[in-house]
Amino acid sequence: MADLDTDYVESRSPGHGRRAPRACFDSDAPRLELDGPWRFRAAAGLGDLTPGFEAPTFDDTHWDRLPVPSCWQLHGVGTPAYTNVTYPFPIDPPRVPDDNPTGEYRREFTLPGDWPAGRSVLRFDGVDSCFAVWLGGVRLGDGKGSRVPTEFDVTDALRPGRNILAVRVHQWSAGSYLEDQDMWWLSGIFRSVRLLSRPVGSLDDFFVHADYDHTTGTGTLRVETSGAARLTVPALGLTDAEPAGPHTFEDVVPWSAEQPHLYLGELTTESERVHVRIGFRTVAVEDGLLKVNGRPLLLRGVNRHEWDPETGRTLSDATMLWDVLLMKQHNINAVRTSHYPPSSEFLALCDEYGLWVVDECDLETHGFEQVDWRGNPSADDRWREACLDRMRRVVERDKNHPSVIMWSLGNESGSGENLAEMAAWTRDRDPSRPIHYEGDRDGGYVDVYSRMYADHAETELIGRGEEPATDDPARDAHRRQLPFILCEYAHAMGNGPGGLAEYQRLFEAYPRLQGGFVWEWIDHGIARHAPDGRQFFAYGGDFGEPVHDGNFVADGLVLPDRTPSPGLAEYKKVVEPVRISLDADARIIEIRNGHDFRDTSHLRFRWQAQDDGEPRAKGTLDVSVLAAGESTVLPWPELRSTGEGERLLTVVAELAHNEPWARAGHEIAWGQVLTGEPSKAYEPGLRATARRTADRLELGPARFDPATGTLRRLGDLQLEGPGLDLWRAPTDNDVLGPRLADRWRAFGLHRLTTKVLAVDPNGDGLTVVTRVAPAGSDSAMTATYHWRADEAALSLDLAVDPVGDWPLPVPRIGLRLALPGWIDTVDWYGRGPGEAYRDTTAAARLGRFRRSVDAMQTPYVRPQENGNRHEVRWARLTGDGGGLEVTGAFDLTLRRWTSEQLDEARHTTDLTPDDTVYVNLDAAHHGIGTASCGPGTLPEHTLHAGPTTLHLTLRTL
Ligand code: IPT
Repeated sequence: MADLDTDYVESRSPGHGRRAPRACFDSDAPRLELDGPWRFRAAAGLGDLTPGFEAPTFDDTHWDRLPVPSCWQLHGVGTPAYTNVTYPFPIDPPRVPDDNPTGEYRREFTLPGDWPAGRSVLRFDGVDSCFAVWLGGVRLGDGKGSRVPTEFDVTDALRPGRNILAVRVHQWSAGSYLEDQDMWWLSGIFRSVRLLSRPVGSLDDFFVHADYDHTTGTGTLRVETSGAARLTVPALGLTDAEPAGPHTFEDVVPWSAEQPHLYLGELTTESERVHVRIGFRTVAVEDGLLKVNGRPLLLRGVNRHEWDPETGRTLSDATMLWDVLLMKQHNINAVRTSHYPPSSEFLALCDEYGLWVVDECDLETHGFEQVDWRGNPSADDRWREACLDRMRRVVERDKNHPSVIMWSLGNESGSGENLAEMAAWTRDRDPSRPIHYEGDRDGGYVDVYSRMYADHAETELIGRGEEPATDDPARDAHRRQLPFILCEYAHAMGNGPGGLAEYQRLFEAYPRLQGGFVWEWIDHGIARHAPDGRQFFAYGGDFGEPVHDGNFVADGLVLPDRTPSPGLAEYKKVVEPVRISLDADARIIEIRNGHDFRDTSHLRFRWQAQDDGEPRAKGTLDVSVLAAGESTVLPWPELRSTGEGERLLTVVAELAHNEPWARAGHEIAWGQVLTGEPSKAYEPGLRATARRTADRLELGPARFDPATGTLRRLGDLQLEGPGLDLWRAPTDNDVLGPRLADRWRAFGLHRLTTKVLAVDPNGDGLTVVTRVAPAGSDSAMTATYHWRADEAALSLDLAVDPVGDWPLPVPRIGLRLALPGWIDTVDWYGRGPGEAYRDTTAAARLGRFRRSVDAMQTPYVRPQENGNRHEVRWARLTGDGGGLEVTGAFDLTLRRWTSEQLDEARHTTDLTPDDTVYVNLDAAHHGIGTASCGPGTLPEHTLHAGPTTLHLTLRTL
């Protein structure tokens, strides 16, 4: 009889026929990996199912194939859809649309002849969003909870030899109401499927309790097992011991994210050896602080979604390792697994390489906010079991990972009794880990006060314990005793985030502020190709979704292909665990070890002295080993400076030896200081007189347009401009939040016109006055250009003065000029090597750098202002035809398209070089901020329209 019962789809029940949740572990018991190509048929909905597809005799040879694991929308079946908060279907729980894409999967496998007697378990690590399973035509059950495992006991259905597994997966189900995370809606069997032999006498489950007493250095080990077993941990001297102990060990090496020491062992039964990895650590909230092993933590974290631009939420082991290595290499020490438990393999890597993990339940009901939380499952008893079930499955699966230091109930699910019950169950099951949920603002059932996107000022108040009172004094008093973390902050969408350094200063100043998790690790762009074959990354709306949230899905510190964005470089510098401060007046170097646990014996310190960016002397510093929290002061080394130019001292801390996550020499931290006066730029000496004829206006090596006073040629170099430029292609932080970019456009900053008021050649050079203003407004900027020259060089004094009202910040104040397209390289002395704006400068050090024009661009998923190099002293823009040298003090961008083209582009492939290089030489920029979700640009980084000057010298090369 065809099994077409689909009632489970719209049932709130988490599933039927499943085994109780338990730990995920490796053992020597046989297993059969069922990943690979499966037969697949895409059905439009529940009315389009294949009767009898589960029968072993069913002929599927005409069906397509689909890899397992995978997300079917990334294999041409249906299309991805992105919404942040909004459910992409009517809110009518537990019902879902009739249009419910359903995948019918089949695969055959052969049970090995030596498969042991005992039980067999079929394990699904992740199926989105709901499924039913048959083995040999026998229905095993059904399940929901996309990112938590589901197991079925298949002992009775399993046959010797050939077996047929059939799975029906539905895109939408009642479970979808609990999975409204800010990410692509993707479906399918997206994590591995395995058949596990559970031989007679094997272990079903175990729970490792490995506590560390920091006052005595004693480790206490207790392993609860579901049945009789023996425990062997050679490095602890345990051989075939009773797992329950408790076993105490003097002087164990504790586990921390900084030094992730694992003791490898085995639990053995008569039929199985189970691998265990033990990390001794004790997590506690004590004296209002979150502590591990007696020390308060400073979380330098990121929110990590699982993402790959080709395979979506199906990640290879190599990709997970890549994430961990990149994080470790960038001084990141913590991950919040937003907003669901990741693959178990990822947590195993966190145990091994060392990252603190806040493990979050697969629960988000954010879309109910849009109906004033009416019917929110968190507060509805009928959803109680579904909520609790998810929590149990995370805790049971992940309880043996030392990296997991907190459980999180979920994200953005409002409030309600079900959350409180999830917390209560968790506390009872695992009292060793604090509980997190940002939605519990009063700390009624959680152990830390957690917020998202609180601005700097409020964060500081919280740091002082002076956050605004609510109307419940008792709850206020309770909350004020809790440690504070920002579970999300510094929204890394597009260019930015700005303001990171200012947050970190607060975290380091107030003990209650224990750091946070940048939103977020990776841009979830989907790799696609333009008609010309170039790759770009798609975002919301690119698949014709009727409801979508555009590029809000691209807000990570790494681009979709995991290229670190400038935001990651900035974060690495801002959170560096060693602070190197150089004092030019006192001529001292102060080094502070900001690790929570680790001393500095793994580091070596190097210094380098530069004159105008040219290395002059270098050496190593003899720094005594500093314990965590200790500092030392050293005298300056002998700099051997020539005394010429701008003198710099740079000190770096780098790995002295290879670590599992980086090689010796990998840089951890640095400090830099100017040790002398800035150098004097070249100034034209002789004052050439400007000469004007009917069709010519000349000054030294320069030729200007006689009518407009625009520079057209310098020596042999053709150019256009420079002219006043106030515009930038709005960043995501300009566009969203308070919508500054809309104000800019309303004011007309993107359509300024220029009126020439004077072109005045004189004995002292050439003076050109222009008035730059938008149509329909009497606000303007007067730009006055004073040009002077000798036979070799041209100098410019620009004065910009606002006229009328300028009631808004301006994007930039500076000059834009156009150079021939053969210019392909830039050398500069200034901050670099990466992009920097006034509130994202921490990672940019002074030095000499070289990049191609193309490498000066940051290919943000949605094109926007990028690539600025900050505080440049000189730049040489060169190519086969010669080049141009610019000297002064300016910010520099170069690109092969205009800001207007950048502004119009929706994807990187919309930008095509023409035969011009556009150069911006700026006196100032408006900061970047993080207004796309969070505070905007801080007052000190706001660019107000005001009198501005810029002095430059131009020479051809
Ligand atoms: C917050 C969400 O928790 C997170 O998933 C993500 O959507 C982030 O915003 C923005 O990218 S919720 C928001 C209402 C603060």
